[in-house]
Amino acid sequence: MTLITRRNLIVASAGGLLAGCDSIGKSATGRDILFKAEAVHRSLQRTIMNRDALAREFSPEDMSPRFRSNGTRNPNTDAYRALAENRFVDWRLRVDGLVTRPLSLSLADLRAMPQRAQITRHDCVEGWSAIGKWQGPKLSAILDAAGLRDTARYLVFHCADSLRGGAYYESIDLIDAFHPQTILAWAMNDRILPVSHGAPVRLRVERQLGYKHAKYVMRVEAVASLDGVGRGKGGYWEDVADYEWYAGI
Ligand SMILES: Nc1nc2c(c(=O)[nH]1)N[C@H]1C(S)=C(S)[C@@H](COP(=O)(O)O)O[C@H]1N2
Ligand SMILES: [Mo]
Repeated sequence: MTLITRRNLIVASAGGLLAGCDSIGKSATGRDILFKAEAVHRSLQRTIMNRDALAREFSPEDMSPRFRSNGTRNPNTDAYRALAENRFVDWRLRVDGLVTRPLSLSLADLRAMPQRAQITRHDCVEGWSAIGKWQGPKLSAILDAAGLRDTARYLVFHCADSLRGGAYYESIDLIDAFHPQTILAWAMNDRILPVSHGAPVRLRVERQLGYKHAKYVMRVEAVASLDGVGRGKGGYWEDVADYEWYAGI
């Protein structure tokens, strides 16, 4: 099956612009042009796209027999190891920042909330995709319980792992935060979420590329601006490798 996505189209058209330049992707200029085309595409997309539309959902037969894990496969810190050894009964999700009722939620609390399950396709920017089933409470229900203050504009997901450049984190705006398919998943393919895929809880933000789907979420922070977080670009990969903050698909 050939999938023609808006992303492929823009990359293809940027490539077409450069037909004859065989160093595209290798030279700094080729890469810069692709990144600029991508940035223009993203901001246009954020403006004109129906941000409330649902991502496609699939049936159980479509589920990929193998779903690879990517990036961190185990945070491997003493604190995380202790939590994992005890099957995360001592783990708490902090929900704080610009909220009226800061929360500290256990895995049991998250499982007791109304659940949403969805079979969706995960698209990694590195060029692979996989279809899997995810289950957990909607982020919107958690935010409603915490009570967002009027000044809140973004949700920041602080993770348990670090890569070379520092702590992994991601952020989304309120449109994606309240999107009905945005969930904090504790189950994958009808099983407890494995460590390699982000146990105990990972974000699913189905209208965006894979790097936005923060694994090992420890804290959800509501903020007015992304300036003070990390290096200010809204996510680990945005900070270290200029990935687009809005990665809509
Ligand atoms: N905390 C954390 N979240 C992360 C990453 C990571 O390294 N650390 N990698 C991201 C990337 S690039 C992708 S494609 C997906 C991979 O999810 P998977 O391991 O369940 O396939 O997780 C994303 N979320
Ligand atoms: Mo990715």
